[in-house]
Amino acid sequence: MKRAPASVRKRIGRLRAEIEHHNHRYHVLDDPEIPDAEYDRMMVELRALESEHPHLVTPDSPTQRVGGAPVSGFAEVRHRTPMLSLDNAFSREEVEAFDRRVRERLEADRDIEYACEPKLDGLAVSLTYRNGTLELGATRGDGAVGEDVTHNIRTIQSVPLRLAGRGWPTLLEARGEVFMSLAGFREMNRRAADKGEKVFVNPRNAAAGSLRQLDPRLAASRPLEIFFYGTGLAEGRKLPGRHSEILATMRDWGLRTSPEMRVVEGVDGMLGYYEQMGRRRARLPYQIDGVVYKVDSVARQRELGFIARAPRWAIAHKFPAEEEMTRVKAIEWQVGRTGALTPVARLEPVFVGGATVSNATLHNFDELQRKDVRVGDMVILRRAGDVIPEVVRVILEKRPSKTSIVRLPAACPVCGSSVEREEGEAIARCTGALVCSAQLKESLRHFASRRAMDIEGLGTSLIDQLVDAGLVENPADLYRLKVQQLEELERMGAKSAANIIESLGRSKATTLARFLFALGIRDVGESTADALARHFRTLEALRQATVSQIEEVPDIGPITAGHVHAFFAEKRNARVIDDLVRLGVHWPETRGAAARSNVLGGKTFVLTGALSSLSRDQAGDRIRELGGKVSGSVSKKTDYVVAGSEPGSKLRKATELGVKILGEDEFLRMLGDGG
Ligand code: D41
Repeated sequence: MKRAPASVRKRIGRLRAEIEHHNHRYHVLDDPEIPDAEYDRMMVELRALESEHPHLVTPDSPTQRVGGAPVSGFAEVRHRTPMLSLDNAFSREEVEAFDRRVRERLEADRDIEYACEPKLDGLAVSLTYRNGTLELGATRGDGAVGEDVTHNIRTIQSVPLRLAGRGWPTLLEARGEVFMSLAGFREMNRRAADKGEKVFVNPRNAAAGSLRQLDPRLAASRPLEIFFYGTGLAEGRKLPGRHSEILATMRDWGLRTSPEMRVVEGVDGMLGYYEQMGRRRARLPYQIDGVVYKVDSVARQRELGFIARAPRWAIAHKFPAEEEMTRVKAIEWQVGRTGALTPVARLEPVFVGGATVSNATLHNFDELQRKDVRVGDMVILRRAGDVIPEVVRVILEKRPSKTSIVRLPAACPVCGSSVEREEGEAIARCTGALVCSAQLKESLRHFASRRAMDIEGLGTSLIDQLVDAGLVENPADLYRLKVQQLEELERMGAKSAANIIESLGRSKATTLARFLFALGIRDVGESTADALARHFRTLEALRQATVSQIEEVPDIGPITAGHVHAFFAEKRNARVIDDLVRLGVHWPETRGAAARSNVLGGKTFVLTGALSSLSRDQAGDRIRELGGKVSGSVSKKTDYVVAGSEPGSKLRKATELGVKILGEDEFLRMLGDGG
């Protein structure tokens, strides 16, 4: 046996102390300090060191204990059959290795059937039903002994106090995961914050904290839910021979199981399920941190058995962590299209949510102050789905002795104009609207963007070059560019230059609504631009309108009306608009009768899935042309949901709310496009 050098002993000691500290924060205080991924890495390192130096393993090492340490206040209960733990896989290779081991042990020559379900990020529990009546609810604890939380379990609406149907075992341990929906979590934290009480850092800790709340009346006010994922002891009745069938049977007894469960074949099936759930993840109403695969045949599960405390027939395939920690190297100010100053944290690059991230927004100065983020701080960074990465909070425990506080600059970091912050506004702005190149670049990016003038190929770096070279000072200048000028720019071939000129030419044919949106008038988004176009019909009519006439447009308030009026009153804006029109930007005159353009009279549409005859953008344009509105989410105010092929969760929501659903043909008929 190798004798461990002192440095190894020291490292092991340090890791154990750190891990114990975090165990306490997590399991006892329900208030973790660091992201799970960081904790996992420490455990992996400790396990590796201990397996290299087995003589250093001690019974009190955190590796020798599974699950949470029972906390005082609750009675201990021994599970009738132990609650196993789940092995983790973090890559497709590990899933392939899992499947290989399963097939080798079973000497299977065909693909294995696996039941797949999302891995809920909650708290595992075991509920004992005797003769169909709930007798005991216990946390998993260390798998052998948990805590008696029956009083709190009984307050969960989706837990039946009596089993439904018939044929249930006389004694049943039903295993499941207690969790809190994201909506429930936000609502609970909002109320807690209003009352100045402690807020939880994530839904999982909120669920754990609620379940281990000593006062069941308090637990009852927390929105907990449950999905059952299997059984422990089942006496007096033979359960079906497949995991998927056991779940179906449990459902018949009134025990809620995941509606996302699917049975698949082999590795390809499992990986396909993983991909699909990965895409759906952001749209689920609760947090999941991976998927679980289980050999579906119970006979085969028995044959496979388990090692240590984990079954050989199941594995959790984890998603990349959405939260990681990293250090703030600098905080810089970005100047937006309207001059708004946004603090951006420059970070030590970190892999999070499936991508390497080195910048994160801090939204505005108020937010920066509220979170008290300083240069040098360790922070928790979150990147969920396609949402832009954000700094969640500072890890105060890791704040170095020297940090620097960032103040709101008095002058714009780009153009040096003064920075102003209106009374009661969170946003500070650079006042150099026309001299600030940052504002100009952002305005041009907006002008060229897909939903505005849709100038293909005119991206960020080209805009930077055009502005820095002094070739473009306003949007109209874009249409004055010559192929030769573009060719002289860096990384620009003759072919690309010609393409850009061509797409500039193509973009000149637009709609009045898109044109108004492209101008970047403050507070004028797509739907306001649309309302303005519909109301005034011609650019001239809008330009001559008074503030009170603009206020007559549906959904436009006095502030926006003021912004719109001021925009057109400004001489320099007027000149650019005249130039744009002179250079050939045009749109169809609003079609004939008013009745025609208002057939959808104010009705709200939500689009989901793909339509075969037009793109979503086109469908949206048509709806707005005909006087309808388009919204991104389904609510009671939605009039129609248009469902194409492979519709998403919006369709389910529509059914729930009883919103009228239109197929593609019906929708086209409504637009008067035949069908
Ligand atoms: O959704 C879950 N968190 C989940 C957890 C699940 N869907 N299935 C699970 N299956 C098991 C086995 C295979 C051991 C019966 C689990 C867990 N275990 C589990 N949860 C916490 C520790 C183990």
